[in-house]
Amino acid sequence: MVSIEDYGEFDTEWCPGCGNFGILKAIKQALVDIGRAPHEVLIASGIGQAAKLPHYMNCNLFNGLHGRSLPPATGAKIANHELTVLAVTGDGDCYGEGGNHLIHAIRRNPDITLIVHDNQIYGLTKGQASPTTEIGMRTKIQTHGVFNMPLNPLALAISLDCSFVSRGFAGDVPHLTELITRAIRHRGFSLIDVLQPCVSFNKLNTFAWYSERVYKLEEEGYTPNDRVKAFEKSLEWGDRIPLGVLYMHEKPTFEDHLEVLHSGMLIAHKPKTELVNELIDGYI
Ligand SMILES: Cc1ncc(C[n+]2csc(CCOP(=O)(O)OP(=O)(O)O)c2C)c(N)n1
Ligand code: SF4
Ligand SMILES: [Mg+2]
Repeated sequence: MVSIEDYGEFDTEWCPGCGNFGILKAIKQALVDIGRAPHEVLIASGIGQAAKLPHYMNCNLFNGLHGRSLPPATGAKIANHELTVLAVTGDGDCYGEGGNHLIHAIRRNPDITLIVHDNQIYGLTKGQASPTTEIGMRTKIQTHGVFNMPLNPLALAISLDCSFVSRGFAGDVPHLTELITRAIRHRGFSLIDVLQPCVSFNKLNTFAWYSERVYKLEEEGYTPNDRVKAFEKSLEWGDRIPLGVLYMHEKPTFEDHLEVLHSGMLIAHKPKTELVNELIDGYI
């Protein structure tokens, strides 16, 4: 029986009151709820405050380059498709530096869960605008206010027919836990964009600001099976911000297409050295 204690408690480098704590708690609880032990879990991350998360729990981890959590997550899933694989990133890491990887990971549809701590700011580097920062917000760099159109990650994912598209809130841990549980259980690529207040550098999108606006789709009888309706929902922002699953459907995963995996986990296959040698000999 797995317990939350198995995932450990660690000192963090995060500011007191940061939304990241709620996400860490929700991830641990979701893994416990689905009965996954630390050795059965891998978290891949890049660079940023969000990307430090796998250092703060017991599990396998790969902490790579900025924007590059999805390639190792996909590779690990192919090597051992029995692992529960999560990619944990920030809005800058995933939607900025890693934007191209996001697009192509969605197209491939590996069975991994992507959790984006969307604080609408570059937290680690002390408060520059990220791809999701609101127009008009002033920062130390954008002194006259941000003028670039923010990226809408949910609309982007739906336009690519992503198999699970959702939004959570770091201020509602039970709801976020349930969302993470559903995303991990879903077979295919799942995106959870998490509204995550950065108490030090984003003075606009605070816990209070989000709390006044968020509502739960499931409480409004919304069903997440219509792509066009989901796209409409993804555009809702401002006075009302929807939380929950916007779009969900099953389709073959990247692993399903790889015949080599049908005979078991890749890591259990014996390497055929004679074939490799033959290939090398061809270049000599
Ligand atoms: C290629 C590259 N560019 C820029 C940086 C500097 N850098 C490190 S973290 C970061 C921003 C992280 O923001 P985000 O992903 O939103 O994470 P947060 O800290 O807000 O959780 C930047 C620009 C880097 N490390 N590597
Ligand atoms: S800078 Fe912001 S995102 Fe980073 S730990 Fe502090 S409050 Fe959290
Ligand atoms: Mg950020």
